[in-house]
Amino acid sequence: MQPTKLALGLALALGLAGTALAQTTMRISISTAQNSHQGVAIDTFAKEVEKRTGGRYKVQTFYNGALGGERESIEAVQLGTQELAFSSTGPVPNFVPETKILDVPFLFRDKAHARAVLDGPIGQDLLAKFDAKGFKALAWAENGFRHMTNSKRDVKTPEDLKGLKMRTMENPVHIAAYKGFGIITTPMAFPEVFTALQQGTVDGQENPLPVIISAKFDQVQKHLSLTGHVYSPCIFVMNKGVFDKLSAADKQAFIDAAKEGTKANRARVDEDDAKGVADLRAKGMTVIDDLDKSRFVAALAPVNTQFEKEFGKANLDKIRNYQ
Ligand code: EAX
Repeated sequence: MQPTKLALGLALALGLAGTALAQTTMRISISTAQNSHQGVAIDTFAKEVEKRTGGRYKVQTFYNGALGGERESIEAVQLGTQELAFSSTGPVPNFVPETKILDVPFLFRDKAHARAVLDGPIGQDLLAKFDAKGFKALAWAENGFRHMTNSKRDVKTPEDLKGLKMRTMENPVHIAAYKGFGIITTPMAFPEVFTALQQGTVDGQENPLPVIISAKFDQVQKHLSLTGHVYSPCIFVMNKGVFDKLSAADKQAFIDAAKEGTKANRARVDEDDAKGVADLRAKGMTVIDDLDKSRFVAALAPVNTQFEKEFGKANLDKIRNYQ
């Protein structure tokens, strides 16, 4: 072979090998369906990572708890057996206890308030708490305000909740609060909830409209009450070691991609919230949308005193009064 041809051949071979080596594939998972507010979050993230890194990083997306429930996926990210996850804060306090404060009921007035807190210094300080636990928290996103559903009765007052057996997330703040309502709490991973509702293992559950709709809980639940009892944040988490190995520009690309994911996610939550009640009524659910929220707040007064002791009234007020 002529020297020039050999050189060309070598260059081609090296070039191709170089390309193959330079593409790294990572995985991200959610517990809801692809056609959901979480699906658009990770689909947008994956597209943006690829675009912003010139295709050197590819993110494979997994839906419906295909890689496990939220607790398992966060655990996998911490261990590094999975690079990324998108999860509600349900199981997060078991890993980063400082985030617990966000799960306090009736803490946020509305989505605008919650988003402002999460995007502001309080939310950003909380993201930084993940570093010491083996995570890089890329951005906050959301599930939305949680509402109660059940198969037994219309819930119009807090008294109607007494004795209902409800699935809760594996979250200590939620469990304490729902016990305060007189609910019989049954913590359970999300992938098991549909079957548990269908088989009557539990009477009810609580989730935001985007989750109720995408999980088709209307097929197994008759009564929905717009209690909006707690805001449910979501988060993009990455294994810290994997993040630390990225170049400075790629680190920024991942963070920016997560922010784009959050934008798409919040827009979809707004859309689902706007049409959700009509959708669910059309599917046969009875929706109580005029309950007196102050009675639910009052019912939690004793639990709230406990939370003020645990988290500090000043810290809770800082969030409540955030403008
Ligand atoms: O993140 O477990 C739950 O109820 C969550 O809200 C759900 O998995 C969506």
